[in-house]
Amino acid sequence: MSQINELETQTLAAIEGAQDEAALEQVRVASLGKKGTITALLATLGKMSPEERKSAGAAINALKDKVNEALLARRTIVKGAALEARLKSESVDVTLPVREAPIETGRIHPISQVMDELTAIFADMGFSIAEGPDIESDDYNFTKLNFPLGHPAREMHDTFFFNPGADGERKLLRTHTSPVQVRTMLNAKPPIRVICPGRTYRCDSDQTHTPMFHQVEGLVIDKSAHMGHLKWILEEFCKAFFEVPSVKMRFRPSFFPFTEPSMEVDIQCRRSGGEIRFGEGEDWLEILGCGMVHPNVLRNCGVDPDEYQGFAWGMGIDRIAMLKYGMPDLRAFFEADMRWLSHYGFRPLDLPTLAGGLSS
Ligand code: 2NM
Repeated sequence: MSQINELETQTLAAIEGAQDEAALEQVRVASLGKKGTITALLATLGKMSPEERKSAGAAINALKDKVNEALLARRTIVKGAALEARLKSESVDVTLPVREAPIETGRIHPISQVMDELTAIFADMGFSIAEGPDIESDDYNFTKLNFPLGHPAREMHDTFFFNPGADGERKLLRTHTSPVQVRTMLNAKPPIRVICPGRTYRCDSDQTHTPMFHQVEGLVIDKSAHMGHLKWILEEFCKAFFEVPSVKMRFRPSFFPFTEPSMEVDIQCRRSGGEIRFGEGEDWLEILGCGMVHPNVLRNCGVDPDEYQGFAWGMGIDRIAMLKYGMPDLRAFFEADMRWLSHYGFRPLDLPTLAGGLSS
């Protein structure tokens, strides 16, 4: 009898001590399982005399019932506690501020924004957009564009050259996007109206130059494309891009190997207290170079200069972006500084439109 009492005390204490369902299950198996202590006790009944068995059997069964009851009661308690703890850990404080989604915090880089704006403006005038590789051949970057071997204009470009390949050819990082126009002329039949925006590279780094910069060049080839068309296109572009009703432009004679005649273009502006306004004032600001495509270039690119003529221009995207959005330091463009980007960047859902940019 004392053995039964002892087992009862031990088992009930173990049940009370179980902190979770798994521990409780262990206690159940240890007492009522196949090899459990109470099960073992029941097995001793077979060897007892009938009288002994009567009293011991009743006592052991009473113990079994008691233990089962205690297990059930304890299970309800630990289950409740587990649920309570889970609810506490999974609770949401609905009074906390909502974290901003990436669509709210993300910013479009001003260069991407300006590229989208200018492609929209030229697309509206009927231009296609053409792109090409950043790594180019000497032939497409220089020779076909009427920069003869040993010509000083090649030196003006401060070219990044790669080591020669197995075939002895020396590739380079394109110094302008003109090789894209070469590819376009070689692959398409005139009339041609394309703009070529993209990255360009020159070994030059100071206050106003970064070794990688962005250009957009344009090309029109047709039977009678002339300088009047060129001036109109550039004027319409400047009005749309700088969002002014009129702008005065000044064409100065210049030199580029791939155009003849060649011009540099200034636009009228007013400079006051570190600010620039376009479409007014008496100051001039250089923004692009242009000219009539040289007959040698046309011939090199499979276009018959006796049948076709055309014009081309090129301008720096980084520079016009700085002018339009008042960003004073060029080098900040490529430093990936989140503070700069959140100040000068554009919200992704403010889609650029023809009249977009400043006014949207
Ligand atoms: C400029 C200035 C003037 C130009 C010329 C060509 C091509 F391929 F047709 F010959 N593409 N771009 C050009 C002409 C570029 O950038 C200041």
